[in-house]
Amino acid sequence: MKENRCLFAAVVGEPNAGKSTLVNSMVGEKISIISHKIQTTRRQIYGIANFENSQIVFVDTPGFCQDKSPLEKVILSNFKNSYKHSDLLILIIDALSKNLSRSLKFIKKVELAKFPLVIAINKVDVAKKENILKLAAMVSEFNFIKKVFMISALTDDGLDDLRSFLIDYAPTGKWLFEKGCATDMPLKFRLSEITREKLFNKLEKDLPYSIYVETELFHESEKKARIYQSIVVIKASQKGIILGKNGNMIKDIKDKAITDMQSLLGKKIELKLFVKVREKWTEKTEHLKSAGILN
Ligand SMILES: Nc1nc2c(ncn2[C@@H]2O[C@H](COP(=O)(O)OP(=O)(O)OP(=O)(O)O)[C@@H](O)[C@H]2O)c(=O)[nH]1
Ligand SMILES: [Mg+2]
Repeated sequence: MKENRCLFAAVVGEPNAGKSTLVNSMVGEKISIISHKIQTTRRQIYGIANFENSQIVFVDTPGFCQDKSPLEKVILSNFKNSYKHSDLLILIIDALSKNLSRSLKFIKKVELAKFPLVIAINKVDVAKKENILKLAAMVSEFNFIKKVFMISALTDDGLDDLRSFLIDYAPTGKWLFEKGCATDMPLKFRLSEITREKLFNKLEKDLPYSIYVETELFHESEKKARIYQSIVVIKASQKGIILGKNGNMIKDIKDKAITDMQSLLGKKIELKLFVKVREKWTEKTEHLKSAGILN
């Protein structure tokens, strides 16, 4: 009988590079929320995939960010804590991006820390070949990098190679999560994230960064789940934007969230959304905890 193996692989990189998309594709289930806006992921999230005798725990992380605002400070600290205990780092580079400066800085830091690293150049389904090759040439200058993959997290291109590498790389060890367990996220937080994703994708400009969602009530019976959530904003003026004209915006968000919640729980959903104002929540520990951003 083959011995069990277990690997913690942290997925790191620029905001919007496709880290969460990769984790979801590898797990084969929507674990981490995705948007076309930067800084969607705010804390580490485990996506767990089992391949025969190997358990790969993908650690989704917030993208590299600055530390100008109070929220960014917390997200940056979450990022720094998220990859420290991993066996391997997977640095995602967006093949559409022309600026590699933050990724290069990170590679140099990782080299000094002697951390094992592989690179995945992502979005090869849409990037120009010459840009992909240019990026590959730039990173191949670093001899310590174990391997460079060309992937599309969206279309699954190149994911078989990456998966095989991870399975081979995984050290012998006990599985830390039961079979069938796809994430460590508490269900209430996962439900909050579903609604936050809909808000991120619908709202414009800076509004998504002023919001968190908290699941206040979750009650389920065999056929139905009742979920009450608060959408928390910083200023009273933001409330009206979320409600929208004749309540159309919040209705659309609610409908979209219900669809995802239904497929997650496999039962009928009764969802109530309340919009609340909590001034300066990004600066208050208790609210950052309610938001699931702080432990
Ligand atoms: N065409 C294409 N788009 C992709 C691919 N991977 C991700 N995307 C898109 O890129 C955007 C960002 O994806 P995310 O997975 O949210 O990126 P992220 O790195 O987790 O972003 P943050 O959490 O904000 O740091 C979304 O619009 C995805 O649909 C890919 O391989 N090809
Ligand atoms: Mg993300």
